[in-house]
Amino acid sequence: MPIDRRALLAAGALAPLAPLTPRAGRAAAETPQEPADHTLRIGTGLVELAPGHIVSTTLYNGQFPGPLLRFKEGRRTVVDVHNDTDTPELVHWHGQFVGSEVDGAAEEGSPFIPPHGMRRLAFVPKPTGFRFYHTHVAAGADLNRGTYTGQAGPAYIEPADNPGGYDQEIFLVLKEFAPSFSRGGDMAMDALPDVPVPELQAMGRAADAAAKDKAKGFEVGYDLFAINGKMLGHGELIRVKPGARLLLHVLNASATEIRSLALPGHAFRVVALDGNPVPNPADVPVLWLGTAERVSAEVEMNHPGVWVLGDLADDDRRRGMGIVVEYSGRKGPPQWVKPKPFRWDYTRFGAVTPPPSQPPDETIAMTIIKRNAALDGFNQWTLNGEAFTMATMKPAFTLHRGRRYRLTFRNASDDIHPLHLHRHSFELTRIGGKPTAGVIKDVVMLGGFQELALDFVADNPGPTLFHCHQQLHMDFGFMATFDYA
Ligand SMILES: [Cu+2]
Repeated sequence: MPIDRRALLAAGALAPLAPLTPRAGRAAAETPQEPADHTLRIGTGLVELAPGHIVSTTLYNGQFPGPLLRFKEGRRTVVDVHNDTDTPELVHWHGQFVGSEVDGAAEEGSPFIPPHGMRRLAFVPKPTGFRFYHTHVAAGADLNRGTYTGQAGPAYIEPADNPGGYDQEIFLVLKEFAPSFSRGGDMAMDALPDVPVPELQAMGRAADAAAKDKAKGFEVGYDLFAINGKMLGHGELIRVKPGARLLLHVLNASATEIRSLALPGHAFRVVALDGNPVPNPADVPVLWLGTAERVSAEVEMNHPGVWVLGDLADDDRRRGMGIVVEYSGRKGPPQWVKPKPFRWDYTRFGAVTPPPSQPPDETIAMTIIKRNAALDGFNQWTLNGEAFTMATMKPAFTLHRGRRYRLTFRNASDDIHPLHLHRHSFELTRIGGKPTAGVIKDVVMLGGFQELALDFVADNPGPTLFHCHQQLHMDFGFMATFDYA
């Protein structure tokens, strides 16, 4: 059944929609009596980050993070989403291979959940692993919209067979609160290997020189920081026994920021990125996560004490970005030890000897340029010279089902961009000048003045959105659509 974007929008958001997945029961989805497997209510509520630090924001089910949704691989699920706010909303099933009509992106034709209305979603969760869900509305200059709110929650798709070689499985959602605009940002420039391409630096300088407004555009900063909605020292402790094996599922639910985590005296064995097992699980002292990235890491608890599992940025950690880890029998104030600088290199987790890269059927190149403060004081972002708008729905690219595509990116800006492709996963093939293979993701950080290549197979027909996951970047031009021929 072909789905037409305009027809979908015209049909109204209240109509229950069956997924396109052929094996899913369409009739069942249209039976209102069928109980939902999960219910999400979008509404304004309070989050007590710490005594004296209570914020009002939009939440799922009145809590932050939203409830952990556990799905079963291959088993169709029904989710009722109620919108108790005065504005249209969208729930995006980040990292899942769902149909465009339930994916939760207006640019793909997903209907909005109307104010004070509801929408029933039905889909077959896949692929297995750590996913998440979040709002996908544009925020623009409104810091009470989009991912600046508390609309984010973890999702886990259980494999049919889960060996579970760990003692405790812990989900950690990193998130800032109380956003405000400022001139100039404080992006973590030490997150990625520093291998700028001189030609891209020259392009960046030329773009700066051509800008009418010589000032840089607005950036967003935050007053309060939290893990699982609690500032450091105010949430539940992670209580462990010596010798225990923890499996941490870490989600960076920030609207705009790159986050880091370290646990003094312990190593993280990274086993999965964005929920997908990596070919080469490797030990690292620090985790770095771009906006919307996930890391699953095992930690062997072999260094008894009371520790801060926290962000490397001192200001952010002091204002809440951390959680206390306490060994049994140990007491006292939690200790923090600043780790040595450590840069995040995705190729570390790739196949040790990358196989010769399978040539793609087609390559699509994108060059990213920033126009300083070009849109009412906000930076405008262009892909191949074009900034995306809903009016033009461009840049747009056409995919042919079954073909393997390579996207090559050239970043002529100093910002790091967490690039995100909807409804498909991709394989990193080249990053920071290094070839790699086997790392499967749905978000990847592209370094300032750097290049990156990723491959994906066009195997999920329907309008598909690509964008930078930094909310300011996506709202001000950094988006493109792919559609199937
Ligand atoms: Cu970006």
